[in-house]
Amino acid sequence: MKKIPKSHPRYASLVTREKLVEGVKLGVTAMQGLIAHGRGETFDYILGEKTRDFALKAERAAVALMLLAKHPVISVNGNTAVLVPEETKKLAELVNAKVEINVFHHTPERVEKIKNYLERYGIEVLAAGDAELEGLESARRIVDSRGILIADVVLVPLEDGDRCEILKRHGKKVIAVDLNPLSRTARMADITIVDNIIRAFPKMVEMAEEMRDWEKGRLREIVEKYDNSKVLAEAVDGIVEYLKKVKGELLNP
Ligand code: PTJ
Repeated sequence: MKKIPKSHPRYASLVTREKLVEGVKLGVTAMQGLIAHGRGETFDYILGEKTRDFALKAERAAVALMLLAKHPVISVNGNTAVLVPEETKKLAELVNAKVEINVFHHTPERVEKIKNYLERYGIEVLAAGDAELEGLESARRIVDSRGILIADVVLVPLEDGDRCEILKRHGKKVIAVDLNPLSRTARMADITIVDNIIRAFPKMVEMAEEMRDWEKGRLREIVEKYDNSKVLAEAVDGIVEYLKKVKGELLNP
């Protein structure tokens, strides 16, 4: 991986890009994953590149929902695999979730590469591809009968709009991580975390460490009080406020 000087003002962003480029070279991340990341970066930029209050609210509700679930599953694609492998392992252990590979740009070879990549981090990965999600035409329909097929809660980071609706039709609760609060997935999910996955997952690990011993009633209260439409509206407000702040700085330097 290319060495980035730590003093660079955009160090974190450049390191993230390098991880994805490396992921493409390894055959783990799809080329399209680079484009998707670019879109994500743009939204991150106009959100101030910080985990905002609306994201913290969604992250807390997501952890509570996973801790309450019978069969929670973290669905991993080529971007998630290279950006947050360690945190995926920790989060899965803390909330007792399965980790399943589910990709849009599907080939058996690519799934195998992602599996091997995640196993190097000590993650037990589901990728049997022995079942199908009815109602979905894309390759995301290919699932594992021990994972997404029987899951009651599915965490879907960096998703491309076609699966969330179907997962919900199958009676599952969906948690999305998507920097774009306007996306179809963001609007369809039960809980949408409008935050960069590289900040969201570490934060959720921290929360899960604290919340795993909480009483179920306390967790249920968090989930019941959560309102995704309100959180998405707050994210849109967050963008507007940030842009107004920058506008003010430009006019009054
Ligand atoms: O590995 P595969 O084959 O499953 O393909 C994965 C990609 C990401 C290529 C595929 O799912 C795709 O094309 O996704 P989209 O339609 O580009 O949507 C991805 C969403 O994730 C966009 O709304 C981005 O804003 C958002 N996003 C990108 N990077 C991040 C992000 N959200 C949070 N954190 C990020 N780092």
